[in-house]
Amino acid sequence: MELWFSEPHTPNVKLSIRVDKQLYSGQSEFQRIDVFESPEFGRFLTLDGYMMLTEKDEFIYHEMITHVPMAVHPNVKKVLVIGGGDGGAVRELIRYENIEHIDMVEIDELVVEVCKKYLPQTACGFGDSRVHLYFEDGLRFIRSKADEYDLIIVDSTDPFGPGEGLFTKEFYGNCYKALREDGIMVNQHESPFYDGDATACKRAHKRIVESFPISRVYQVHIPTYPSGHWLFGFASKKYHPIHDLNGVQWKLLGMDTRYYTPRLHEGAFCLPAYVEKLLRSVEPVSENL
Ligand code: AG3
Repeated sequence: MELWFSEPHTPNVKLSIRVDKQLYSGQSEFQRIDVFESPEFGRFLTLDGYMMLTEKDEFIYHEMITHVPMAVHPNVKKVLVIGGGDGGAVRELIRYENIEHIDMVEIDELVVEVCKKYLPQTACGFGDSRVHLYFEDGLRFIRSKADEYDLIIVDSTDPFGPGEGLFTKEFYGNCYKALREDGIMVNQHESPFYDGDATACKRAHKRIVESFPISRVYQVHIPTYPSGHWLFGFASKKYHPIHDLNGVQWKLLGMDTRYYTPRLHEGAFCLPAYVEKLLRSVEPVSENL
């Protein structure tokens, strides 16, 4: 008997992964949670049937959502992770000794429990004494914060279901307020390729551009996400993602990474022409110079 997991990427395209067995299936107050074991990608986590991570390619996402801002901001002490219940972003952050405090706000406690049990590869850093977990809605959590964080990482699901609020103008405005005067916000920014995803991507960029003085987008290759071409947003009050990159300093940390390098960091901000065009269509004219 053959077992396959499939995620529709458009009404006409789907990605299927052969599965050896299903390790977990459950329904939380917020979403359906599944963990599978597969010969090609190892274990993988899906929420409401959408691929969140696989053991084989999660390093790409988690290295790029953390090391890009960490190599730019010279002195990150306090970080907020919104979402990220699988622990991948936290795992990368705790590698930095200079970080003193990490708050993680995940709406769904069951995601963390399930990942601790079935995905120890990502959920391995929650025991670090600097990490503080809050199980509540990130949108609500951030409303009361001001001038507190050096870095906010928005490690969300797609802009529908429980993650929808994390793509709103109100949320980005509150992130701006929660950041210190030289703070950076990085967010998972969807894919530019298929029409539905591109619309979400464009809408998110428009709202971020309206909320932050510096807003750039960078790209990664994630084989198990729709089209394999994925974007992250870099929004900042002061630091520019390339001009303020301190690659020499970052290299001195001696961190062993499998995807991120300061050279790739610069390249990741060079976007294909059609993506530049998509993003520019929602930027004010002065940003286009
Ligand atoms: N965050 C979800 C990215 C969106 C994937 N979309 C999809 N498969 N349709 C991943 C969380 C990793 N920490």
